[in-house]
Amino acid sequence: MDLDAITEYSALHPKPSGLILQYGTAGFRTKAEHLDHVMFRMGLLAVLRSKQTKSTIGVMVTASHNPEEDNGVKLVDPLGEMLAPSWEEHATCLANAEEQDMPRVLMDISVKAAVNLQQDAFIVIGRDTRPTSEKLSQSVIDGVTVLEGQFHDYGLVTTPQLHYMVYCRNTSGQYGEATLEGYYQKLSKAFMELTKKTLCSEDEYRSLKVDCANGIGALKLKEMEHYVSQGLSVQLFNDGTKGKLNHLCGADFVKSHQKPPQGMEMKSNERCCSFDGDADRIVYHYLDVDGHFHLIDGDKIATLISSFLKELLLEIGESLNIGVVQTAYANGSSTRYLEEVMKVPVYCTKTGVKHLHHKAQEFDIGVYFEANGHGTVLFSKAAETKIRQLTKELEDERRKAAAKMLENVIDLFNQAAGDAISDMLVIEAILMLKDLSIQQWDALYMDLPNRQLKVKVADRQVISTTDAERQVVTPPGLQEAINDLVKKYKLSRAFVRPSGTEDVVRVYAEADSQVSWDGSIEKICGESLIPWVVGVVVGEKRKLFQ
Ligand code: NG1
Ligand code: ZN
Repeated sequence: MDLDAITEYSALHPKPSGLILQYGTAGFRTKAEHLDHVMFRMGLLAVLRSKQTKSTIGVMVTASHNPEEDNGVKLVDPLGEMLAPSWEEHATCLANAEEQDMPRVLMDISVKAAVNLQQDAFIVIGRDTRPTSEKLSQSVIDGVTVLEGQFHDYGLVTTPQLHYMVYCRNTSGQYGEATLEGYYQKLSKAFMELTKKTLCSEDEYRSLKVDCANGIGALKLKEMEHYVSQGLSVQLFNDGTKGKLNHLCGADFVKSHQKPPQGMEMKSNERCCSFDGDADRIVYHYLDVDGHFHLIDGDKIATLISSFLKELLLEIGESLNIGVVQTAYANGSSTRYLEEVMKVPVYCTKTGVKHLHHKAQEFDIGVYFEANGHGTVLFSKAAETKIRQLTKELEDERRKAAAKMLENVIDLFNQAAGDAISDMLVIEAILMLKDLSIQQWDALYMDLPNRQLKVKVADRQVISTTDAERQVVTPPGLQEAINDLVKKYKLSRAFVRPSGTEDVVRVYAEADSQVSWDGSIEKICGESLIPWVVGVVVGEKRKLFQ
């Protein structure tokens, strides 16, 4: 390691003195102007991680659904997963080291993690469409080159496309070809195969309006459009030509405001969906004939997909196990529907896709979705092999056809990360195959009315939780207060947790609509819970209320 060169180059990417950042559930994320040194250092760290794992490592420059002024970076581990927890700590140490200490901290990490510095390193880099992303990804490249790592810059890609590239490269192309062309070919082939015998030929099913959040999803859908045009016609809105990234549009806006995105013409009963800024989340929505807005979130997506998978397995006659993984934000109605009507086991993990992804790996088929629309389906190697074998061995035509469908579903899902484009194609295929309208899908169950709010506090870590973040441990008394409140309302549930990505505490509550819903939820959140949280945490009720 050439420490002099590192020191010299690092001076070109100086750390603002005293700035402390944390590698959270989504990597580093903050105002773009504070991130140059972090990018350079993540380039360095990616090289060490690549040497240690003897694999290609990914670096994605994005701040997903955050405002355009923000940016962020995350590292992608060898099989396309999020960075291992011990390396998240290394990332935090390296990013926060003061300028003069940085080379020493880098050395310490390489010793602690037993990195063989002689090993080659290969890094792939991607970025979203933010105005600051190009320059910041150049800083990542500076970090990679000063440690003599090799790299390939994919330029503008969605976050899940970068995860796909990493996975392909580390499986010697077995998962697919590590190019955008390879990604489009793989997905479109599976989609066209899957939908070739659809029940309906109506145009209604073939056309979909997509709100692209003025982000990278628009560019990539445009590139992909002609590959699937025979099966699906997408009409793009908020494609970045006019509006601001994630502003009043995109999956996060639609989900958190429960409102249609601006900039999209929606006629009644038309099927619409929204991506987030880096296209790893998707939610569906429509306006009914009375002009009421209906949101179909990640929970309902998971329900549609798992019921389809269960039917296919029944048809094939195989008893592979399916598990659905959710977080505490999953609507109580979805959990009840999955467990009681569909008889599918449901598990709850902490917020953040790495937790869901990890849990989903325990099943033959692990379906995981956050309510905000981030998710995918994972197939174990054994299940995949079995299914591929059945497509060849089965003689019964119906069973064979079902096995082939399942094989195409495996190829259509991104096995490395939640992916809006891939999820959209799976959902569209299922709706076509089942001849389901968006209203019929929506009618599977009724969401419990819910509210999610954020409270700005001085120190969000004052709140600690357990039981997949559903129970508060500290400050004392808060959990008891929540218990007392929810007792009063039918099917009600509420929890409070510190955000992993923002300096806020999040409060969630849901309750049965029978009990004059605005009254009950507002009471839980507005009158009692939030003032309680703010009161306890900062001792000031009104001032810090957001
Ligand atoms: P935090 O800020 O920890 O709540 C948010 C989302 C997560 C996940 C991460 C990463 C909610 C309530 N939380 O986490 O689901 O997507 O960002 O982007 O939506
Ligand atoms: Zn995202």
